[in-house]
Amino acid sequence: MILHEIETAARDQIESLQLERLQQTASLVYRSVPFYRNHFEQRDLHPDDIRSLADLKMLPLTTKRDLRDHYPFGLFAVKQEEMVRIHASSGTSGKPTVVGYTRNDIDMWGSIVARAIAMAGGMPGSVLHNAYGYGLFTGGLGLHYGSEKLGMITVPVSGGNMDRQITLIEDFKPSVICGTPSYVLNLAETIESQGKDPAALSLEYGIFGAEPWSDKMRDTLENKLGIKACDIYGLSEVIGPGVAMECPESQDGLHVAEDHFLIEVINPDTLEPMPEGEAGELVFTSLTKEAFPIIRYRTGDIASIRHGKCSCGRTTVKMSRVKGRVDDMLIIRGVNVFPSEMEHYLLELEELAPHYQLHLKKKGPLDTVELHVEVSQKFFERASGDIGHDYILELTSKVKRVMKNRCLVSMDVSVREPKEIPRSEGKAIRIVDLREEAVLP
Ligand code: DLL
Repeated sequence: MILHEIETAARDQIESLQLERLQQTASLVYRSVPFYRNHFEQRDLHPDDIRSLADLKMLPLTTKRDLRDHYPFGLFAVKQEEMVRIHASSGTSGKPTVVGYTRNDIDMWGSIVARAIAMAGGMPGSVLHNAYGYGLFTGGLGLHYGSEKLGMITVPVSGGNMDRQITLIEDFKPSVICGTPSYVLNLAETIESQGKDPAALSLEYGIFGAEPWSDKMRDTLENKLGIKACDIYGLSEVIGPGVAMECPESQDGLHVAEDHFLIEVINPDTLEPMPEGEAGELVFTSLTKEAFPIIRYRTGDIASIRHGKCSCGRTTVKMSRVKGRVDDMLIIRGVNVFPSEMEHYLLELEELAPHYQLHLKKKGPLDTVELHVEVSQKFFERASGDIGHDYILELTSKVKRVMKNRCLVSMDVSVREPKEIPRSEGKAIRIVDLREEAVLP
């Protein structure tokens, strides 16, 4: 295992490095980004007033809205000729959010991702199959540069074309596979449908992220592919993948790259800090970025943080796995629930395949949720290729019961035949909002 010095440093050492870098970032944004300079001036502050990490809280939070209001380049801190790359996140509505990188940023990001891949089991000289999408999305190129920096033989396959993915895995014999968990599940099932055993392939480690996934989904992927699967977190506004990475030793929370990012957890309603160990919205400040430094960015992601020494030897703060986004939380008859929590319990039912969707509908003035689940191929075949009426009724009430007992929500359930729920081509679509359509005349 390769451990970088900072990953095992004492807390005061980590914090003094963070403070030094925070002061540099504060000076940079004050000098170069009018949006942030205004924040200082409106509060009668100067970057020299940041004397401790806690002083950061004197500055306001930055939101996705702020990024959209300054579309495309309004929050960049360097001249265009100093930049070498742009990424953007598609967003579900309105303009995308655009982020930029200098050559140093690309280099630094590559080192962060290299560290993350090494943490998960990647080794120089072995092969990494990168099935994250290449393009404006940060997943493909983010993992790519990190993998090369680590000295791995990088296969830039991107998403799509399952048959080609399978041939390349069979022929190039990668030890590491990267992709969204839902897409890699789709890949594993396609291999099975060809009568082959995905666990017999060369793969040993999986680096999965870009969407919430449950521990049960981890079990499914690990068993199907015969790998150790770890969670990678990141977002384009902060840099891309690599902001935090789970170690295979504990598989219990993700180590934040604290020498590059400062993490806070706030209550999304009151904006007050959450006590250690309690879930809230993650907020990040970049400490080493040049082109697109970001101060106190509200991610919308729900998780908690925990300090202490991990069984892998690292001392960097760990964030829990992301439960979901603030805006993906469903309130069903007064109960708050995230799709990833439902996933955990659904995957305990062997009659079901690990695919599901939540359809939001309108019934009169009320919002309703219908959970779509898919019967597994094995059970479908056992019912002689035709799911009888009784069987469906039985399974439907079983799923309803599980949701009621484990997630404490009552909801409509619709059991679908194998392959009826659309398969992931990247980030899985778990919530389908049909409410707009419902109110059309
Ligand atoms: O998804 C960056 C990334 C690429 C991370 C590849 C990991 C692997 P965006 O497209 O900007 O960037 O989307 C960021 O995705 O705010 C979370 O809501 C979600 N997300 C990312 N990683 C995880 C994860 C990339 N490990 C948004 N668990 C974030 C849960 C995740 N959600």
